[in-house]
Amino acid sequence: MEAFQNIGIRRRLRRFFRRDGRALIFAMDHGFEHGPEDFTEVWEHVNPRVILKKVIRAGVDGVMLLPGIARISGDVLTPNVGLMVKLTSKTNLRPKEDQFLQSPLGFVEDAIKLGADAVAATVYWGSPYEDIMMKQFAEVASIAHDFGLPVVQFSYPRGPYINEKYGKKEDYRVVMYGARAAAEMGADMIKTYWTGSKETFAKVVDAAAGVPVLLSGGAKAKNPLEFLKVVYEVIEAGGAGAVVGRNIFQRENPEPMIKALLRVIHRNEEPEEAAKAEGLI
Ligand code: FBP
Repeated sequence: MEAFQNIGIRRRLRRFFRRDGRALIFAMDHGFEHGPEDFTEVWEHVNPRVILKKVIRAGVDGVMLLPGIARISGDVLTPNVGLMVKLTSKTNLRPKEDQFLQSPLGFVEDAIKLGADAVAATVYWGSPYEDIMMKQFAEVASIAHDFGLPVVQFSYPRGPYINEKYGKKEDYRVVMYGARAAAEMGADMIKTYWTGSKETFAKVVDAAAGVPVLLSGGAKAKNPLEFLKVVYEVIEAGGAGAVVGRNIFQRENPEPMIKALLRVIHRNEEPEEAAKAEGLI
C-alpha cells in the first residue's frame, strides 16, 4: 500500500496542474519582496482581494501568496484554485549585501491551517548565503512531505559569484544547475528564470529530470505579445507553465492577458493567435 503522504502530494499537485500537466499560477508576494511600490501602476491592486477576485474570475489554475495575504483573502480563494503559500522571503529594505538571502516568515503548520495545497521556499543558488537557504528548504520540504504537501522551490541562481562566473544569472548553464539542485533536494515543482531560448530552456527541463519546471514571470514586458512568446517557448521546451506576477497585476484589466496565457499554456495556441483572440493586439 502507498504511504498516505504520497496520495496527499499527488492530489494536491492536481489542484494546480490540469490533465495536460501544465499550470498558470498567479504570484503575489511583491508587496513584501519588492514593496507596495510594485502596485503603483494600478494602485487598486495593492488590495489583494481586488486583484485576486479578478485573476480567479479570469481562470488562473493557482495562486502563490505569503501567509498573511492568504489569511486576508481567505474567502476570495475559491476551492477550484490551488493555493501555494510561500514560507521564505526578504524585503527590499535590507542592506544590499543581504539581498542574496531569503529568511523564513512562516511555518508549514501555518500553511496547513490556511488550507494550502503546496508550500514554497526560495534558494538563491550560488549566493554567499546558499547554505542557510538550503537548510531552510530542506526543513520545509521534510515537514511538508510528512503532511502530504508538495514543495515548490523558487530556484534562483543569484549573487556576486554567479555574475563573476557566468556573466548573468539567466545563463542557462547556471539556471540548469539550480533546477537540477532543486530536483536533487526533492522539490515537487521548480520555478526559475527564462534562459532566453527554447533550446536552452529545454536543457533546464532535462536537468530537472521530470520535476515540472515553471517559468518565473519577471518584470512587466514591453508588450503582451513579447511575454506570450516567452511562455510559448517555455511550453515548446517542455516547461510545465508559468508563475506570473507583474505581467498580470500591473495591468488595469488583467483578464485578457490571463486568458491569452491560458490559451498558450493549455491549448498550445501560437502567441499571435492567442493575443488576437483576447484583443491584446
Ligand atoms: P514576477 O512574475 O512579477 O516576476 O513574480 C515572480 C516572482 O518570483 C515573485 O514571486 C517575486 O516576488 C519576484 O518574482 C522576485 O523578483 P526579483 O527577481 O526582483 O527578486
